[in-house]
Parts: sequence; C-alpha cells; structure tokens
Amino acid sequence: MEKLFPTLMGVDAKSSLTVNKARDAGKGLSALFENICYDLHHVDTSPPSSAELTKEDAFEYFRQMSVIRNMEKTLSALYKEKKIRGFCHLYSGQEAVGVGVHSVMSPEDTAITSYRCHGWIYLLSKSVQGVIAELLAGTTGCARGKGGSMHMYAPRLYGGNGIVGSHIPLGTGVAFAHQYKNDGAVCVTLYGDGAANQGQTAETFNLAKIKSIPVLYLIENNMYAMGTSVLRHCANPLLYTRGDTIPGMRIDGMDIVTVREAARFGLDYVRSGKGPFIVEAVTYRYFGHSMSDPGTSYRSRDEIKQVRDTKDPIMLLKEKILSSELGTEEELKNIDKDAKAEVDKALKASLADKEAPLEELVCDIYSDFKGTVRLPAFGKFIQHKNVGFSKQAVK
Ligand SMILES: Cc1ncc(C[n+]2csc(CCOP(=O)(O)OP(=O)(O)O)c2C)c(N)n1
Ligand SMILES: [Mg+2]
Repeated sequence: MEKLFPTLMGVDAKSSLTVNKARDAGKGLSALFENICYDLHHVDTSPPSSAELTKEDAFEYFRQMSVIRNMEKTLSALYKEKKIRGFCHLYSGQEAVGVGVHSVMSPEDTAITSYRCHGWIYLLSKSVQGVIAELLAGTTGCARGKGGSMHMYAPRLYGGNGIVGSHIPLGTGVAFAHQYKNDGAVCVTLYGDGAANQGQTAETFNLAKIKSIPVLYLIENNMYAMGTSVLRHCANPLLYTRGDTIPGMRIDGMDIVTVREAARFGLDYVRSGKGPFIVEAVTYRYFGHSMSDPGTSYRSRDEIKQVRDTKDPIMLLKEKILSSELGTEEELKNIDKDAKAEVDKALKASLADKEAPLEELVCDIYSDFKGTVRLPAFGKFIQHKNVGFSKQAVK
C-alpha cells in the first residue's frame, strides 16, 4: 500500500493542500486552499492551483458524505442480518468523488454509473429511503423495489448498471442526446478501473472525440477490480491517458476540494463544446467488492487501515475545516449526529414498507404505452402503466 497509492497518485500520499485561515470578506466565512495537484494529459490550459471553500459548502459536503457513510454502514448491517438479499456493492471510502463531482454539476446535467451506485442515487434523489427501501424490495425504493443494489435510478441518473463497462457507451449516448437537443447539458459517465479495460470503452472514446460529444468521463479508480489490483490488470495504469487524443487528468480522489476543482474544470471544458474530457479520481473502497467478498484475501488489513487512517475523505475534510477554522469539532459532531438520525428515520420507514403487487412487474417498461404486457410465467396480460418514483424516493 505504501507504494501503491503514491505510485498511482503521482503526488504525495498525504493530502498536500496548503490551508489558510478562514476569513469573512462580506459574503460569509470562507478559506483558501492552495497547491492542488493534477497529473495532466493533453490539457493545454492550467487547472486552478487554489480554491476557495465557503463554510456553507464545506458543511454541506461534510453532511452529504456523512449521510452516505452512515447509510452504507446500515446497509452492511442489513445484509449481514439477511434482510438484504442478492447483490450489494458499497461506496464507503469513495464519498469525496460523488459529493465533489455532484457539487459542480448543473441542474440539467445527467449522470450514469455502475452497480456501485448507492451514493450517487442519494445525491441525485436526496432520499436515503429511496436507497434503503430499494434494497429491502419495498415500493418506496427508487426502483419501487424491483431493481435492488445494481439497478437503481434517480432523476437525471440513468442507473445503476450491472455489466462492467456497458454504461460507458450508454452515458455517451445520453450526452449525444444533449448535443442533439442543444440543451447545454453534460452527461457525467462514471466507471471503475476495471471497466477502463473494456473494449467498448475504446470504441466509445473514438466516437465521442470525433463527434465532440459533451461527456465527462469520471473514472473512480478504487485500485481494484474485484480481487485484482489495477497494477496487475492494466498494461497502462495511467487511466487518464487512455483516451489517447481525449484530454485527461488524474487527481487525489480522497480530497474533496481537489475533486470539485477537477470536475469543475472538466465540465467547463466539455460544456464549451470542445468534446469529451477524462478525470481519473484515485480513491479506495473500504468494504470488499460486494458484501459477499470479505475484501482481505487480495489486500491486507493493514492496507485498508492505512488508507482509513491517512486518506479517509471525511477525515480529510474535517481536518481542513478545523485547521482553517471554518468550523468547530462540536459543529461537525452535530452534523454527523443529524446524518445518523436521517439514516435511522429512513431505515425505520423502509422496514415498514411493503413489496409492490405483481401487476407492478410490468409498469414503467415504456415511457408512454397504453397497451397490455404479457407475463408468460403467469399466463396473463396486464395493463402497462407509468407509476414512476414514489414520493419518498425523490425529495
Ligand atoms: C462484462 C462483465 N464482465 C465481468 C463482470 C464481473 N464483474 C463485476 S464487477 C467487476 C470488476 C469491475 O471493477 P471496476 O470497474 O474497477 O469497478 P469497482 O467494482 O471497483 O467499482 C467484474 C469483473 C461483469 N459484471 N460484467
Ligand atoms: Mg475498481
């Protein structure tokens, strides 16, 4: 681990930002952070080396990351109690990527990701119940209990996709629709280090570049594809260079200020009409690949502990807030307490939820279809309806 993280980062394993004391220039408290590091590939203008962080934003990022962390802890416990069946891929450790990227997306931008989607669903739906109830197969889940961990949806989020790499062309297609409609939006297409090796990724890059499609490829390089480390599965582990002529950058994905600035830079580039851009965020997953993987046969407990102790994204933001005096320990404790309460409330409501009736199996297959759908196993025709999200799944 000591070698893996810095090797991948190209920067020091410790968060290297310089912290300045917070001040109020009339618009509320904010602090300046300097020395943001990026590894660049075909990027011709320099991304910002410093960034201002307001107290309001810092607290909101801290809250969102705490909600996701607590939500995933709850899901892990539910899985162990056998209340969640099937797949369950947790996002813990990667929170700075989701929260940082989401914070700079425009309201009309879209996103698509792999099965490791719980954090992203929460960010775009603002509902913890939408995630927990989905895993418990309840109707207030974000796919009304029919999708489970891998097939979750939220407004402007096109899944939750189970086949590795399959959503990279899909996200590029969503972006192509933005271009076709000329609506100014970008599709943030997230994928893992393993998916970077899929053949369809290379094909998609070619089309995206040649057509200047407004897509931001956001690689969540958590260093492993199931049990295989990125240095073992990639002939070229510099994933941000693998778009060839597509510009890219690699960043510390555990540092939310860096993630936010990189995503903002990438989104601006894409929005200006220049075509696709790649951001590789180097991050880490704390749990195994899925809940059925203990996650310790191909990496040591020491490695996980070392990341938790030195690179945890929530801890790094907390340190920034405290050392810049943007906030106090007490304030952060209260935010975390509220985050836990939000998750507990969603858990209670989700446990009280019910499964959808059989007829709902054929709902929401089409966007607008008034006919019937045959359910072969039951030998019946059932009226197709659009039911959509429950009000608890989207806030
Ligand atoms: C086409 C395909 N091949 C193999 C699998 C089995 N599989 C599921 S996840 C995974 C690893 C993907 O790793 P990565 O892209 O790094 O994402 P992460 O799980 O680390 O978020 C594999 C090989 C699959 N789902 N789809
Ligand atoms: Mg991975």
